[in-house]
Amino acid sequence: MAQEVEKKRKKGRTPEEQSLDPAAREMLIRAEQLGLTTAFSRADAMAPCPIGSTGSCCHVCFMGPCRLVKDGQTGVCGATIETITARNFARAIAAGASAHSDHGRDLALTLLAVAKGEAQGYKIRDPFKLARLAEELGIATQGRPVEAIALDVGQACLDMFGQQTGEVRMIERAPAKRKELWRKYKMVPRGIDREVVDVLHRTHMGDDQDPEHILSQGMRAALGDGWGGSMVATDLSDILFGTPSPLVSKMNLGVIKKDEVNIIVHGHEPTLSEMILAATSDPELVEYAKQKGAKGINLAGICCTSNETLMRQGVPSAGNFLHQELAIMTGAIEAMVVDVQCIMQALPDLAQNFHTEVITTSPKVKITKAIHIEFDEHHALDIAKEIVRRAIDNYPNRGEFQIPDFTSDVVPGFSHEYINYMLGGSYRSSFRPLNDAIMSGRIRGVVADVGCNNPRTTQDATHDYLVRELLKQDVLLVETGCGAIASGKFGLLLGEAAMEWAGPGLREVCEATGMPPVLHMGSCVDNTRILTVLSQVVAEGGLGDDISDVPAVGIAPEWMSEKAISIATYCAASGAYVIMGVKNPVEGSQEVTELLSTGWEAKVGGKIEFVVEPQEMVRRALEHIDKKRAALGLPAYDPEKFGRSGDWRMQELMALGPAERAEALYGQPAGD
Ligand code: XCC
Ligand code: SF4
Repeated sequence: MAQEVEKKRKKGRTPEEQSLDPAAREMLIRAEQLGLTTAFSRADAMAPCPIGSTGSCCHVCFMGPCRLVKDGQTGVCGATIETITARNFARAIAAGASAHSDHGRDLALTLLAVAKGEAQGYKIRDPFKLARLAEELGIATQGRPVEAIALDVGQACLDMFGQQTGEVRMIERAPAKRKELWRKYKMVPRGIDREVVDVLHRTHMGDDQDPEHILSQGMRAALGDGWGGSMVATDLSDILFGTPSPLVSKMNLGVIKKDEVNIIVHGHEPTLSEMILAATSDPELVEYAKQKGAKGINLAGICCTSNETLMRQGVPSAGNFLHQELAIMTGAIEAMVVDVQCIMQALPDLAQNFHTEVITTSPKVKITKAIHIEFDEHHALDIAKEIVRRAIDNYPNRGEFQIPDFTSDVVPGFSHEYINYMLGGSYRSSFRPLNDAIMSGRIRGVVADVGCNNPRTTQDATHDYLVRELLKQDVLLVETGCGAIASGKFGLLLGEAAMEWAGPGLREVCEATGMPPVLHMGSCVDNTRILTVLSQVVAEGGLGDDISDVPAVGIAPEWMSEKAISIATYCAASGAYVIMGVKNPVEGSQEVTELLSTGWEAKVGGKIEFVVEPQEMVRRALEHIDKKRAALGLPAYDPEKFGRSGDWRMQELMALGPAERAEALYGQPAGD
């Protein structure tokens, strides 16, 4: 057996090279033993297309596709490598922005249905946030019933998508200087959908053929995502399902239970998964599960659906992007329920080897061989119950299974509202303490470690390396998406991580506030929370008057999706320095590579650079942070200066169990 496995592996990587995560490694060995493929092995078996991966293949018309491989070569129409790489990049932005924004649109439609009393099982969980958003949107709140406000807010949000002229309202959250810059360059999104259509139009054969001009519209479409579609998604999710605050939960494949009906929710939207969660605690269904021989019903998540349910309800996470196949590989999943985005087509075929049912639910997503039970928010609870019942019925069909015994405790739930409250206290919610800590040098700067897993790299390895190295340098980490799950799996989303990894200054701040040094801020649409924090930090004063002044960096070290390109672009267009790992998708053109970095930096103060080596990512991030500190006239970072105060509070907290510690820190019991 071992020999056979060795032979099959031949050119492939070992499980240790494929993933840093011991749970993943165990499942990768099982995959080999069962003779099943995964994204890891398929990536090993298929090299990326050398032309497409550098952005040098144009297939926007059928005189081509044209593959530009030699210097000075053009397409049949005469398109240059600069135009082709820029067009490909802009189209990726458009697709990514569409995915995020459409998610926001669906939440606006759900809010409208809730306001009209037509959405079974839903209610408005955060009326305060609804009122704040209403005021921002110029909607009257005084003396009006919540439903009436929700109706107007839902409609105003929906209107931002179809708006044709003017400005998308939410850009008002950005610092004044930033808005002026966007206006100067005609980069303010006129409407969320309009800017996406504009990108698709101008990158059609025979339109915009100036790379700088194409990419400028790319930024505009991406801003419509970051300060539009995604921001709507975050705000409305909080209004409908609750604004997150810290809670205790668990991560990794070990959250799958051997003697319960296991249901995994995977994808991105909280709308159905929240109802499935409700259905799993339905006494009738729990009783039904017991009749079928199970001890109960266990819900866990994968990818950003997981982040949504984890942040708000503490539903444990079975893992990030590359765990979707590995979860099925355990043989212990009765149903994997998927909604939209990041769902591998390999799932239904893989599931045929076990008893697992893969259930698609979105009207937009069907997968051949998967079961389709279409979701409709008007009958959400009934549909959720039907799905849970199906999973229970499937429990007796479970065969041999193997669940890796790995979990780690996590404390997620850091919405921008909570961070504000945590730092300033209930009487004086404020970012002042954070600004002060950065200004004094206790915190050297902030890095957002975000984005996907990619089987072209070792799963989680770069996320993990960056986080540990940056913590040592007194850098505060904020995280979303699959990056946050990577940190969670390795115990970094805990106060303990400050003791073990944080530099002396950052550790002092964590001790004083009780916060972990790595803050899980949510799903990928919740990167907008980071934009909001940055804007509020600027408004607080002392760290410049624009986002581009703040000593902060965004890194997506293991990215793979078009959404990641849209996020990187709106962050850069908002003034941030963004580093992307894995591969430069515009490598075919040196000019376009420079346009995205030095070109954009000169124009909007933010830039995207593609860096593959983790050490180099850390070096550049720190260099940027120190450069921004110097520009603000702040003292140079000095690791010797802080951390001489006693660690008694931390030691006291460490002596408690995770649940008691959460209660002591956040004033709420675990899992509440
Ligand atoms: Fe998808 Fe959001 Fe990437 Fe993870 S991080 S692989 S996009 S789930 Ni957004
Ligand atoms: Fe080729 Fe030009 Fe058509 Fe692109 S647009 S496929 S470069 S002919």
